[in-house]
Amino acid sequence: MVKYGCCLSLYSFGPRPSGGSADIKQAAMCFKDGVLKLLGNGFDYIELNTGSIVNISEDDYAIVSEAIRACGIKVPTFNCFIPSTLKLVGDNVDYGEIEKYIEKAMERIEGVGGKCIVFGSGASRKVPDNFSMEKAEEQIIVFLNLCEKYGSYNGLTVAIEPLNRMETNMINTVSEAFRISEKVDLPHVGVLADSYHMYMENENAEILKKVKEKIFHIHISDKNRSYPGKISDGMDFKKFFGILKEINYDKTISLECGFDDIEKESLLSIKYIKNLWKIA
Ligand code: LER
Ligand code: MN
Repeated sequence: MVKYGCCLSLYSFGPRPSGGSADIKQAAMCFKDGVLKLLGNGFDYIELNTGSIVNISEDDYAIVSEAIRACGIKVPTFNCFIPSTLKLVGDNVDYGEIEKYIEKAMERIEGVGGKCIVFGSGASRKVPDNFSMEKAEEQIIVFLNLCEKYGSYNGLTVAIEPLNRMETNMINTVSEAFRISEKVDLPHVGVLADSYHMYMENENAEILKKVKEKIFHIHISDKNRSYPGKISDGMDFKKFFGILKEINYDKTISLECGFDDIEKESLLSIKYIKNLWKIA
């Protein structure tokens, strides 16, 4: 059965640290209270950004892990895999650093019950001007093979996320992500479809039928990152869900939206989505 989640950061429910170091205990407490409310509102899980648990010390990781455990959940999906400073394409690619980062990130993600990591990371895979697109694709393939190596070891999959052309200049469509996933043909590497990026790229939801075997995870939000149910002149979610049902999609669907009041609006949205899924 499909499961519904909500993309969060550690600071979705409390003050963001300004500049200096965060009070991680305070952040973990707000986070735990917020997550419990979302679970009470009908979400099955939460999705975190990878930096939330990788760019922190071992002690802070222990505090965050404990907050997650205290919610009685695991965090199955993580997004924003690679930080913008770690380049995957171009003339300044350091595979030693990339491998070290993948190893650490996957170990920590696995430690909180992770199953699937979203490889969007538009800045890391942005091809520099005058750099060969073919060479960039070869570099991405080396990266995906490293993901396979550590993914098979940690029991984690990596979903290539197409991002619209405002965010990056390679892999902008589901069709393109699928082509690369087929080319590498690695069991732990698949594709994510994000309704927002599909909308921005005018990509027809029919593509989901063609790539169904490789879809590992779904992100949803409407035009301008509005939450589903907020506006009426954006995505055709009935069609989107109708196709997901037709292909018997039964994995995870995470809301990835902008909220003014996350508790109230995510509740409106999850009700809207569950109802639409029923009737789609
Ligand atoms: C990440 O999942 C994503 O969709 C990006 O647009 C965020 O920058
Ligand atoms: Mn996304």
